[in-house]
Amino acid sequence: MGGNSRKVSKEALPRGPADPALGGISLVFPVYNESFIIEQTLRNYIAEWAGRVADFEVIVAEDGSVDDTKSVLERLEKELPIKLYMSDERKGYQRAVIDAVAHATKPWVFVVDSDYQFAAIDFWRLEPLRRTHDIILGMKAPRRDPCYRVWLSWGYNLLLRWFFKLPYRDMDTGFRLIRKTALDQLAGQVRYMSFFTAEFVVRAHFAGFKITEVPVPHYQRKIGSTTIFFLSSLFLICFRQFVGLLKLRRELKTRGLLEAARRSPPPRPTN
Ligand SMILES: Nc1nc2c(ncn2[C@@H]2O[C@H](COP(=O)(O)OP(=O)(O)O)[C@@H](O)[C@H]2O)c(=O)[nH]1
Ligand SMILES: [Mg+2]
Repeated sequence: MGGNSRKVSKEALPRGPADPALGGISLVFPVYNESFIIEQTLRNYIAEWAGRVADFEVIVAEDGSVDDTKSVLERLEKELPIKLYMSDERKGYQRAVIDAVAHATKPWVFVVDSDYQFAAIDFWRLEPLRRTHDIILGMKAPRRDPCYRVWLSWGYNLLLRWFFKLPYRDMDTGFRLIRKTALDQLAGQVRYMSFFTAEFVVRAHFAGFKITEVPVPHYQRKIGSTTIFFLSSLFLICFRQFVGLLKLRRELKTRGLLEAARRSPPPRPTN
């Protein structure tokens, strides 16, 4: 697991239990216009975790949906153990994740896209690495999205690796298990890139948090389409991400972090 492998391990996967000594976990779902899949997502994750994760909470952060999502969630709230936060105005992915993780109360936070492009069972590929790492990224292997998304994501990750001299391959994944102290320290600083995770990973790397990637299966969206990457907005999205990248690099340079990392790897923070 982890290490250099880029293929999903074929070994039979022990399904927990999660090590209680490592602390409880907040499961966080950002949700926008997912009325056709959100029920399946929530039921599958909660069924997988119940009895296997001793201490967990489920945070559902919805905003701005214009389909049936809000009424589906209101119905599910009466039946499932979820903490539901809804607001009328769409926040956009970055703000939605920052606000959602601020509600988390457990020492670990698992932030997952709510469209079920990642299966609940694959959480167990990440969980044991809590012993040795602060941030465990589920690397999509391979990514099951339209070709243009696969190429863009490949280029984006390549630029991130070049710009910041990083070893990671899938910094914008929607499946990541993060130590809460890292989020408390850094989530509020994420501002330049729209999709939260990549910028968070860069900042966490330079703050000295231990990060690893684990290959996980990725599945096509079964219903609906991307809520973000419409072909009509692609040029603007790419432009914004590129400008964000330059701004982040300028900030880290000004703070002397890039130069310091070149001389010696960032120290691990004590917490
Ligand atoms: N709360 C909230 N969630 C969002 C917003 N935009 C996207 N999401 C959710 O973020 C996740 C990723 O979005 P998705 O369209 O699947 O992105 P893709 O997989 O990269 O194409 C999904 O679970 C969406 O429901 C937003 O503005 N607010
Ligand atoms: Mg998706």
